[in-house]
Amino acid sequence: MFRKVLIANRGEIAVRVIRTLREMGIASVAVYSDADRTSLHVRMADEAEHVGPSLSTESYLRIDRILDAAKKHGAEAIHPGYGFLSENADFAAACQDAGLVFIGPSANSIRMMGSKTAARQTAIAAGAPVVPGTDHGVTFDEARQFGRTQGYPILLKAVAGGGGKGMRRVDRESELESAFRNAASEAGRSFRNPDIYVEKLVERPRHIEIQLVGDQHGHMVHLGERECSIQRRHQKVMEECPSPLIVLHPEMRQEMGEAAIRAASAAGYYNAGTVEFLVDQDRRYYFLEMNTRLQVEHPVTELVTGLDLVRLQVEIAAGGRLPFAQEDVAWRGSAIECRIYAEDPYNNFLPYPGKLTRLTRPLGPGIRLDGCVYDGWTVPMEYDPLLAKLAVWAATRAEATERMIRALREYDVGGIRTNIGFFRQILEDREFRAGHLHTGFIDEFFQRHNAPEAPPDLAAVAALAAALHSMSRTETAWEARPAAASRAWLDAGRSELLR
Ligand code: MV4
Repeated sequence: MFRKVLIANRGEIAVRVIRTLREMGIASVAVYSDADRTSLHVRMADEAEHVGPSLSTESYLRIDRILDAAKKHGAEAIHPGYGFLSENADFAAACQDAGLVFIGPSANSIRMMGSKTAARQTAIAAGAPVVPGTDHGVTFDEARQFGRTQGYPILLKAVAGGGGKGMRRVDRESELESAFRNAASEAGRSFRNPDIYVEKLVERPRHIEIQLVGDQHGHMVHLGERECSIQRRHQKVMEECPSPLIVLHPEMRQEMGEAAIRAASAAGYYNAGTVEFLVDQDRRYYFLEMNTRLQVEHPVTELVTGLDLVRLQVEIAAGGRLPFAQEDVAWRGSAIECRIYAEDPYNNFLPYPGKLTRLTRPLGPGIRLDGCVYDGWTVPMEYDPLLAKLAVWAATRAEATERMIRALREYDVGGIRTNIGFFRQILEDREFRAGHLHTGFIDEFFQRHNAPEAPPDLAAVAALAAALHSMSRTETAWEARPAAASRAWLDAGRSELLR
């Protein structure tokens, strides 16, 4: 087993990984940027190394600096967390070249799943169902031909995509030309690859994903599903295990689990990974893409299966065998996770970083809190403002819902705005309680509740949108953005921008 591991990440996930390393008797090395000098992951690690200024491209995304830090501190392996370099095949390869173990899949598997069309081809070859679509990038004429043969609505997607960037819904042929141009240009800007492919649009789908874990000796199991349909702007905010749909149709877990294993195995996959599916109104499921990393929402799987996914990742990376078989995996009770953000849900989810002046955490039966904040800490504006993930476990979904409401009432954060109150409203919602979830849930929720007391301040939203222009809030952390955008944020002044 490794004696020392470097964590190439920050925030709650760095803290999460450090905790398991400590339980395993493995020393931890943190890396940090200027903005993170006082952050919790730096305090908690056994050792820490400064890797650059606040801008991610100059610190957490600098492969050379991360590898230098690992060598300097004598780390044998690197845990990439999620976001940043976690799905960067070049980083995985560079670790190996430097004699370090990348705690994740092979560079090849990452590359294969990074192209959404290559992933589709892999899934098809493995016999996993996919939405009708093209298996390669298309020209405008080919897209038009697809629309004519398959019918509208269709969805244009970026080959190098993910996170909804470069994605356009097209309802009729007359809209195709401008949508195609816009999608290609957005994909080019976001991924330096303008290639677009086409799928039939699935209306009001659920997003259900399967957690996989496989070792380097050819053994792979699935750990069941997570229901992640409650999203806004392609960012998950609430996840649960089991899926309320799969509670009603338990045979779906095994079917989707086996399809996920086949698709991942076809890519020579090992370590932890997640296969995303869309599930339509008729309960047909379709392979969407594979995430080749540990995911933000992994705690709900851990609560229901009793496993430690980070421990499994480390053991597998060290060459160990999976310590259990598929028939040993059991799912018990129900878990829900809420992503607690420094943001204002009633003003278009505008980020609200700042200094925490007061902090009381929820405690007691069935509570798990994965956070990175402490009283007096200033939430940096440079990164994704995820403060903590609050997860609860209970015997049933109804009890987990009541427990989450209780935990959110105990949670008291002062000095910044958070989405804690917003979650309480969702948990009281009739449709949520009925388990009627789909990816348009939050939009419909706002319509049902007419929720924003005051209409969003459009001038403020526009100013912030300009400031955050090249900032992305995918799974992960914010991508780097030009220093000018940071200055625009500061110049605008938060008090004016965010009433
Ligand atoms: C879809 C879809 C409907 N039909 N594909 C969104 C992000 C990207 N990874 C794939 N996404 C979707 N692909 C077809 N053919 C709807 C979505 C989608 C979505 C998927 C998962 C979770 C939330 C979503 C929100 C809007 C759209």
